Amino acid sequence: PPPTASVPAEPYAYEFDPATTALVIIDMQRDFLEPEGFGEMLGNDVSLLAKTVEPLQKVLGAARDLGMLVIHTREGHRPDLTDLPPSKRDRGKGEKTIGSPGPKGRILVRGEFGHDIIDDLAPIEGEAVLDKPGKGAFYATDLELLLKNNGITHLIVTGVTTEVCVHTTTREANDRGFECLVLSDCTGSYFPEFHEMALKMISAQGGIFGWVADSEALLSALP
Ligand code: TIU
Repeated sequence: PPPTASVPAEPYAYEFDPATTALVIIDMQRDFLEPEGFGEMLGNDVSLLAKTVEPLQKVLGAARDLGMLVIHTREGHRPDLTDLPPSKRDRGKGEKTIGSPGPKGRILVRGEFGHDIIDDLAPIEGEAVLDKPGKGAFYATDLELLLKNNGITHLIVTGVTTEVCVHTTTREANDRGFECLVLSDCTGSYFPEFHEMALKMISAQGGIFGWVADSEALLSALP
């Protein structure tokens, strides 16, 4: 039998084999975690996401030690914005929008400083960095191909924000047959109450989209 880890989780233990499991880190970009990016443009207090970084660093270190597939995603658009739906560009009716110049470069545009992943979680050689135009990581990307080609059946899902890109991606993954564990302290929201409810929505109804546990439960269960 393959080496499995059993993580105490909601609604019951999550069992996985590191060889068939990928760590997915969603949108840990400067534009969401630091001032003057997309998150702040939307009216949010970006400091609320900072507490996800330290536990996520530990999980990323453990995944690297185990040789797990690691996938980083970034939400953003081509410099010419041809992949940006007008609906997304104009939503919020703000003074600034996606593509507007800011201190960290053009907001949510690929290649700009603010669009890239924070230094504390910088990808290393061999890790996939996947650019996505939408909230879900499967939409208009080659994520499913990459997972299937690597024999991945299970996902450990982390990143920001819990009720937006993490939720959308977990729902997309669940519909494609992937078994998802979402880490409660490695995900974060600008709205603490949305974070709590989003996690409950995942594990309710017998695990309708997946499982929820904290990073300590995962790390203690690793082989
Ligand atoms: N606004 C918000 O909560 N999130 C996003 O726009 N994108 C992600 O969640 N990455």
